[in-house]
Amino acid sequence: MSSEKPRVLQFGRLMPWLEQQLADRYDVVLLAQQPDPKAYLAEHGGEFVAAVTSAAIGIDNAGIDAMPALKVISSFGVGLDKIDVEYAGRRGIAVGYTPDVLNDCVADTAFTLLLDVARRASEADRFVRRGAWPNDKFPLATRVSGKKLGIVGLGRIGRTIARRASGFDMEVRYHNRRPAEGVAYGYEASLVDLARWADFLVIAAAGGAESRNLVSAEVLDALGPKGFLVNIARGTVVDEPVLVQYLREKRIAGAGLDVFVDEPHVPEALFELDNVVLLPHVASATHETRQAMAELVLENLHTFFSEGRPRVAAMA
Ligand code: 8YV
Repeated sequence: MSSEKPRVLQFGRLMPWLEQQLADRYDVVLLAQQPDPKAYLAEHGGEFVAAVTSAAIGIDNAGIDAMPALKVISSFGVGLDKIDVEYAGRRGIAVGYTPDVLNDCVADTAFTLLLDVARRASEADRFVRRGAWPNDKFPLATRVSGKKLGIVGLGRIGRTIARRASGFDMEVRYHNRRPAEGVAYGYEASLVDLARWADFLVIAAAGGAESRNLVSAEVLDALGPKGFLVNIARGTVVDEPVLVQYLREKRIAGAGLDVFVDEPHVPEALFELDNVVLLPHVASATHETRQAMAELVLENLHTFFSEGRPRVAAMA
């Protein structure tokens, strides 16, 4: 590395600790702080060799085009649905990201949602807080232990969810485009068949064009009025208006959702429903995991500048 600090363009705000570390090591410009970010990018994009972003914000191809000297993108998060890795690759830009370090917390959140919606925990909490207990009996919930868990997308996070399931004596099957190697769980080539079999359907598939609206009316019909849906992946994987309708009409039993199509906007029709648990996209949001993600963002940049490639690079 030359004595001059590499110039880094930061897209969107990051954790204060990470922003501080970046500012200590690099010559960082925060795009969001520019009076006209679009105009800034058009005028100054060519000055930056590196970009830092997050899975939530990403960088679109126009942004990549506006940065002709760009060599590396370091993204905070595992999701790559807002970065076109193939396009970046063709331009000779490496993409670092933060898989694996968040598997445990995301899987824990899948179970938080699954247990909450099945056992009606949030609903029961509301019942107690509004003073209903002395006058009313809280309705029965649905047992989780020993039930059937269908996982859509048996990648790193899906496998971690599957391991959690063994603690609840659940039988696990999964749907992927292809059977996963080295796993003993049952494979369902058809998502509809998996939904028909499952008591709980958990979505752990990557977002993006290929998985858009994968969970359709047909899949929800197969899950049926006793089945629960959990989504810790991306809102786009589910046909959201159809899901809202099915929850309203109790055509599925309930849902636990951490992700939505148009975050931070959640369909308001869901607010009045007791059969859905809503989280503000927090599956990886623990001190420990976010710190590990931040460290990997830094390490990916550092190894790019010292060794020519991010330590954990996305493949197109
Ligand atoms: C974060 C995520 O909320 O890693 C991902 O893809 O969706 C979450 O861990 C996100 O990275 C924050 O931008």
